[in-house]
Amino acid sequence: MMKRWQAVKRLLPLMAMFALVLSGCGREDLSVMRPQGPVAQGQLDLIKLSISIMIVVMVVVFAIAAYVLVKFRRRKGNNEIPEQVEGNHKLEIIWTAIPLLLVLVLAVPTIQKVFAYGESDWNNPDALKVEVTSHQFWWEFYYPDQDVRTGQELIIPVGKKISFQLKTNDVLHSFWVPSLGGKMDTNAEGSVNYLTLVADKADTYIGKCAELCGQSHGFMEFRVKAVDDATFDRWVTAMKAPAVLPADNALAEKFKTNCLSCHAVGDQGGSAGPNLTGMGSRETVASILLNDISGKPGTKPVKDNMIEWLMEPQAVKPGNTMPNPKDLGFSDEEIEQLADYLANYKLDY
Ligand code: HEC
Ligand SMILES: [Cu+2]
Repeated sequence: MMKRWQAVKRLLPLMAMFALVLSGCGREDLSVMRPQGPVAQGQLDLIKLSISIMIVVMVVVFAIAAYVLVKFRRRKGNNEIPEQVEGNHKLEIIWTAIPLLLVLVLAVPTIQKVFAYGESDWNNPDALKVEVTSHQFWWEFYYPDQDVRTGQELIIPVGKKISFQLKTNDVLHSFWVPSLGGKMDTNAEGSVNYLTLVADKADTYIGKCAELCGQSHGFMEFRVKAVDDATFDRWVTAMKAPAVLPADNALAEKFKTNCLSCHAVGDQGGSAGPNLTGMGSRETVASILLNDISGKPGTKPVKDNMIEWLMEPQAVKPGNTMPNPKDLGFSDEEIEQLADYLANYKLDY
């Protein structure tokens, strides 16, 4: 008795450490246990069904095993070989039929949901189309019907079917918004995937790349903002408004030549980097530096995050493809002015 207690005492710190380490995995906003739409709800229902069946099987099997172990254990002085039983039709039928039945109970809703969620809504006139293109290490979203392009942040109307067309610009990535359901690989042209999601509630959900894709894979996040229809329409209009450029003319020219070769603001620029329209109202800079407009702990003013990014993009997201602005000929002072301009470039919607 004493010995056993000592063993437990020795194991306790190890257990405590495991609990501590594992609790680090629990980011509530990245949990499938908090469904916020019908797809995620259906998937959680499947998880619950399979876990319940497994628990029942486990309890019954362990109970029978424990009963047999105790009841038929070898007793003192009992040296005879017990009766040897070979074949028992009744038992064999029972232990074949029960698992078969359980597998059927699991299979019917699973297959039904797999086919329902695999259905593409790309040609459904009631669905909103979004083309998703993954890049090392950022997400591009293009709304073909609205002709609007965003990076890192996806704005969707609540309650509407969003039909995603998913592809990659480089390596394999995987599109995953745990609260809304998923995940779906982004493949190269030729094997494009489709996925439909619906958000039930206006809120911001976190999305993540779920396919190890390189050095900064862990920082490859995006935000999904579900808003009401009127807000969505206002957002589309605001995104299409003429570009706002830095007030200082010389800086504006430099910005156009060196930054708008990859980025867009309003109706100007390219799409080799995320669209920068309305950076000042975004929840993040480069998807991983959290801005204080969300009001959450651990966030910083947009301008601080912007300076951190522009001073050394490789320090924030190692391996990303944005050149260091200093190598493009921007001085520290100009970088601060750019940060100020971008932090104050807000979208009214
Ligand atoms: C060669 C193309 C290229 C050039 C030139 C470039 N960038 Fe970028 N930029 C990128 C890419 C790619 C990313 C996304 C990095 C990531 O998250 O992996 C990015 C990210 C950003 C972000 C964060 C965007 C977001 O959605 O959070 C800002 C801000 C930014 N760049 C500003 C600038 C400025 C200012 C300049 C000019 C000094 C510039 N960039 C020049 C490619 C470029
Ligand atoms: Cu990725």
